Amino acid sequence: MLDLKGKKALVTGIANNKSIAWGIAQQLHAAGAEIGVTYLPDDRGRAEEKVQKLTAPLEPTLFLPCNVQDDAQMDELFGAVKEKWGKVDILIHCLAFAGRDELTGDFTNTTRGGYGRALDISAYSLVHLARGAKPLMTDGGAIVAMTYLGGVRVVPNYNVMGVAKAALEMEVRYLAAELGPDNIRVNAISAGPIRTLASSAIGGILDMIHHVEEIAPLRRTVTQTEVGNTAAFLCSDLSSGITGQVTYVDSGYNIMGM
Ligand code: 0WE
Repeated sequence: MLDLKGKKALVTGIANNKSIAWGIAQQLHAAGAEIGVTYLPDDRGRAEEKVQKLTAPLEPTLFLPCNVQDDAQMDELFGAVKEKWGKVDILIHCLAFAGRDELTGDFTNTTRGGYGRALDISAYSLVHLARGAKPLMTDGGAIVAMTYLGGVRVVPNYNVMGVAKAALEMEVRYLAAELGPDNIRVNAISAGPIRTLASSAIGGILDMIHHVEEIAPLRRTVTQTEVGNTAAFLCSDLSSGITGQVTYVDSGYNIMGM
């Protein structure tokens, strides 16, 4: 049975009710996990209020700001987790960002700054969060990160995000190798395209979704709930022998050659 009772799960990347991280948080909670939520603070406190309202039904026992580009805030985050929880069992990484200019047009136009920012926020952040979580995962643990097919194959316009996801997938393997002896498992979920706040900002996302509906074996896109259920599995003892893997939750799209 899938059972996360007694497990403490820190979930990053919830922005609104369409967020993949929100789908994951709900399924972890449904499986009995205690939830901690991080949000990306803005100067008006709007994001904090929005995420707090959204996640209130899950009764999070931690609610903390997490801007992965702010080292002091990251130190405070893990300090607060240690103080309030004493340990962590589950870490969910659902963070990515590339500038709008980087997600359209020629890949050769990627600037050094845009490249650095995308890789920092989308890929280095997993290393940073894993380093913070490692000493707190005293009973073993599970780390799950989100990735996308564009990190393995060329998807038009995904550009520098594809490079970031390639880095993230390799990080999952290096982290799995390092943390395995401490019974910390590290895996990624490669989701098919889903309509979220982030993806709706991308030109042509609807065409991509229609393409998946025509080509994918299941002839449909996947939902945040389906990603959440796979995350719950990867965080549970049901997957105790699985680490360093990328699990596709994409209606089977990735197996098709034509
Ligand atoms: O990883 C992603 C998107 C993540 C993302 C989204 C945005 C939109 C707003 C990262 N940075 C930004 N920056 C913004 O300013 N996906 C897997 C969704 C996605 O993004 C694409 C896709 C798909 C699918 C971009 C181009 C082509 C396909």
